[in-house]
Amino acid sequence: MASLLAPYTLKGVTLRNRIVSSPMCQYQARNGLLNEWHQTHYEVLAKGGAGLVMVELTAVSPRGRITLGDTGLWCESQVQGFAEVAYGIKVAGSVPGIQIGHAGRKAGCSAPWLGGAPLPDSDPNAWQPIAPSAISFMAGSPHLPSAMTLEEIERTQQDFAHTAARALEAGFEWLELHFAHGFLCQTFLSRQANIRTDRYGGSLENRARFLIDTVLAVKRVWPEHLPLTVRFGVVEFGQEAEASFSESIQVLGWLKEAGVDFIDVSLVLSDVNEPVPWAANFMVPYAERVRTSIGLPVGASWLITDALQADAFVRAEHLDLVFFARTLLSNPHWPFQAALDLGIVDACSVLPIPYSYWLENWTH
Ligand code: 8CM
Repeated sequence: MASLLAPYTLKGVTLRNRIVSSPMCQYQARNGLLNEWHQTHYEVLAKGGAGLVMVELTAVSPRGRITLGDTGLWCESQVQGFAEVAYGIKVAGSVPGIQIGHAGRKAGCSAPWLGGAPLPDSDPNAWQPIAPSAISFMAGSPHLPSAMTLEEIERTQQDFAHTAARALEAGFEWLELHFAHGFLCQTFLSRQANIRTDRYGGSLENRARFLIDTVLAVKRVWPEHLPLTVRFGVVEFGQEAEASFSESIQVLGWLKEAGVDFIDVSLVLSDVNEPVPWAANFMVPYAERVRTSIGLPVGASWLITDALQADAFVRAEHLDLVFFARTLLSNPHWPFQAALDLGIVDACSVLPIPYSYWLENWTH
């Protein structure tokens, strides 16, 4: 029977449990390159017992970075650092995953702890973001992205494919494309952010084309035996929440046909003023509806912090995997705590042997 601490297999990959360390930007890279910070950060999460450790949103091109500190895999010289991190995750017993994406009109900002605002034009490091249309993510902002040409659209899809190929070369076994949170792919779907009049704008089919073409381009390089997944913003809260969810279901059906294996169900966040009803576990009912309507396995995150509830969501088949971010940041060994909370007899076995051996007598 499925449970939070039971193994999970998707295609050729088996996770030791259903706890996922969600992709969390560290903003500590330089020129996209990983360093000691990332190496220890991801190893600690893997040693803590998570089944899948996702490396943070990694840019497919320099202009696709949220900040100058984003990780990137847009050239061969960046592969080695990722290979070391992927290996460190794997030897600790987790499956190494990676989220790749392009920040679109949300690119070129300072780190959140420095305000998160667009870098001023006077900053020598500032760059102009690209987006489906020249519309800012903050109404009235002078920080406008340039509208992508058809050539830029095609090149960006290729950037996704090349980055996926490098992620594979680095040893990652689970790939997530970022189709949420108001970043480039999500804005193509948005009627407000995308006012194009060519084949990438207008009807839902046209607005979804960029996402589908991107999946097809990635599929040409990502092997069939490894999961190809998306983080998808399924609902835009506000007056049109249900309408946005219905559109998402249609697009997710097309993405399934294009070859997506799993959906990490998340938020739209195209507009900074979206009235998100933050509450414990609030995305789970949406994830369950996606699972039932689309017939693909799903995961969700956002304010899921309680082991018993997370376990109940898996047992009820509302979620296949549970993504944790701040819960694992505050305690990377939380999977062990979850096993204790769930009354699992050999709770220590969640951890690698050099830890579990010494902790063995903890529970009795
Ligand atoms: C970073 C900043 C903002 C976001 C993000 C990330 C990283 C991963 C993700 O979403 O899924 O919305």
